[in-house]
Amino acid sequence: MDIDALKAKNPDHWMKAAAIRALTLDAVAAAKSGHSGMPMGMADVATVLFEKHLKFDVANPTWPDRDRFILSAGHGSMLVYSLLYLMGDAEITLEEIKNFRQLGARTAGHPENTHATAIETTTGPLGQGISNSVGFAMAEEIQRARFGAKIVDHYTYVMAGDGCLMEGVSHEAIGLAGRQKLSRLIVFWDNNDITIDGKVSLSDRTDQVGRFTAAGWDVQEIDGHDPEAIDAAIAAAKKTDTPSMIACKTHIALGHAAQDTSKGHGALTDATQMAAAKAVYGWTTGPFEVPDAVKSQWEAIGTRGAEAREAWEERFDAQSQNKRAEFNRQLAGEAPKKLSATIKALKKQISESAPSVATRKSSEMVLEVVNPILPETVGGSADLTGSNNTLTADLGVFDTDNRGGRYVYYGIREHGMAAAMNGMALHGGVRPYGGTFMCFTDYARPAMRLAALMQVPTVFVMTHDSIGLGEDGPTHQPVEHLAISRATPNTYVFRPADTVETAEAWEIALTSTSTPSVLALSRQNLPTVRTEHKNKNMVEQGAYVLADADGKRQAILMATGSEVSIAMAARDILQAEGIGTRVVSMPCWELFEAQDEAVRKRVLPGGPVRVAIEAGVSFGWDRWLLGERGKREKSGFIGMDGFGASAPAEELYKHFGITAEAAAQKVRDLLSGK
Ligand SMILES: Cc1ncc(C[n+]2csc(CCOP(=O)(O)OP(=O)(O)O)c2C)c(N)n1
Ligand SMILES: [Mg+2]
Repeated sequence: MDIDALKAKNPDHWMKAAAIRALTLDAVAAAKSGHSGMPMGMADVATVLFEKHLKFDVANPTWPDRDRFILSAGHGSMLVYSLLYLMGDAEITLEEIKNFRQLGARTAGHPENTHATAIETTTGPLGQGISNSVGFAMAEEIQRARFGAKIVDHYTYVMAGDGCLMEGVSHEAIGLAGRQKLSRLIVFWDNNDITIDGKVSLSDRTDQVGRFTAAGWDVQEIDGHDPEAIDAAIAAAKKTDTPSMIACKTHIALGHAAQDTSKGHGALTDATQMAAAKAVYGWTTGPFEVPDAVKSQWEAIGTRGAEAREAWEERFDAQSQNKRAEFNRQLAGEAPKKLSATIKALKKQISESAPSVATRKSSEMVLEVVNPILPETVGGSADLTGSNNTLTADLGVFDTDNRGGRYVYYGIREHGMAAAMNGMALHGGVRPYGGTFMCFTDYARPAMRLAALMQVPTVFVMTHDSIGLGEDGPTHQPVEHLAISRATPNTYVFRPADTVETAEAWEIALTSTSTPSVLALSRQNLPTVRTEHKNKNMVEQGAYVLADADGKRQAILMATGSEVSIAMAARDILQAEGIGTRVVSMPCWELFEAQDEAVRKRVLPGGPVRVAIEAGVSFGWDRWLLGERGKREKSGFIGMDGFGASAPAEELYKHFGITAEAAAQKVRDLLSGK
């Protein structure tokens, strides 16, 4: 690599890019940890993108029509931090750069959307960013169809490394983006032939150009250190009617002794080698010092978008009052006022007619009344539309010739779907929900976890939530998935017992602004247990008394979802024997945990024996079986202690002992001290 030739060819560009490289070296050295090589390798691409193309106003990092920049190779976080500091971002200051990776700093090890306004998405788990970006690009298309190109007209730019492209989820994302011709999506591949263990060839020989081409992308191959080539490639990529991948041949840790080696991937902290690299760059200032001339050039780049933003604001202000209000409402994620009344009306009607339906069908009944009044919902399924009951009549299908369509056929891509939904939610203006079988939570899990960490209200519609799905057998029967979902911080796990609870759960999910929801829904029909209409959203309390004891309260039965009606039948048996029994429905543990202790004690008072019934593993139930303050109540669990089996659902419930009689017997045993 002839760095002198690069410098000589375009000294202005060189120094701007060198600022990224030098800041990266300094911050990583100060932290004694981090990843120096990626930002040093991609500094030229970043500089040209920000200087010549990215529509971005550093003073208004949330301006709705900005281009989105996503660093999928999140380990290269110093790239985005350097860029933001250099441009004069109000949050990523020099102090923050100096505190890279320290407690409380915005400059976390990997970029986190909740740490700085200008960070679009949290990356680090490789493959997520590129998969989020597909959702960003879809949301942009949908929003444009809704509000017009005068208001919505931006691009999504992604930087992905070899790791992102090796991760399976990228394949799901690339396939979906190609099929949907997401022409506003432009991915730069940091083609440096290096990962942590060594050369990419240790583990891969994929022809990435062929792969993207086969998926329907436009592909260009360039020298990732040649500013003119980078500029020309971006200009060309913007004009295609397909998504674009620009393969950028780069040198990891450019100019450092570790260049082109896997050592260059990590923290380059050796002082002598750092000094040598800076000398190669012609960088003569001290640590964290950027020459004024370079800094002011970068600041000018930061304000480059101001004019475009002002012009956009004028165009926006010229829209009708209604259109502006609706745009702002959808962007803010505020549910329309009508939602609450609509849910109440449905609840009332259901409590009166008391149908016996699967909660997946209940969910569809809710969506049928909700989708028409929430134009921001975008539904979808990973090839299980008819099973997940996610499609309603008025949505229309999102497609190349119908960008206003609100239903996405994601294909068999649970992980890609979940990541894309997160991207949509982060883009804003749309509220995504998508379905698959509860068992395939596993396939979507990395993105579900990130939804929680990123505080986005993505809704995961997970049907076929237990052995109650029957004949498909243990491969499809979730037993541990409720526990895994509940173990995830900042996640609402709803397991509604009937249509009324399903409606209440949806209302919470659709008004949430910072917590994702998992809706665990049954395949099999369930009776309506909420036959007495209440305006109040009972699921909001997390757990509540569905039926109280008649006479002295001796037992409390706790259950969720399909087992609530079993608990009610067990109560009938016990009451007939004179054993006063309360039934507590617990559709959302997280919301119950958030109640005051007094509320929890009112619902689950100490004293009576406690039996929990859930067609899953007992993991986690101790929290409710033990009682407040860990005082052990006499308690038992009726559920699964291993995998299910393939048989009709009713037989399975008997076989695994999840029956009203078994629950009643457990209570009798506990009361008699057995
Ligand atoms: C899902 C996931 N697996 C593993 C890692 C750990 N990891 C971080 S970077 C990296 C190598 C990435 O290689 P590449 O994308 O080529 O980055 P480069 O070395 O070129 O900077 C690995 C394995 C991770 N962050 N995410
Ligand atoms: Mg690499």
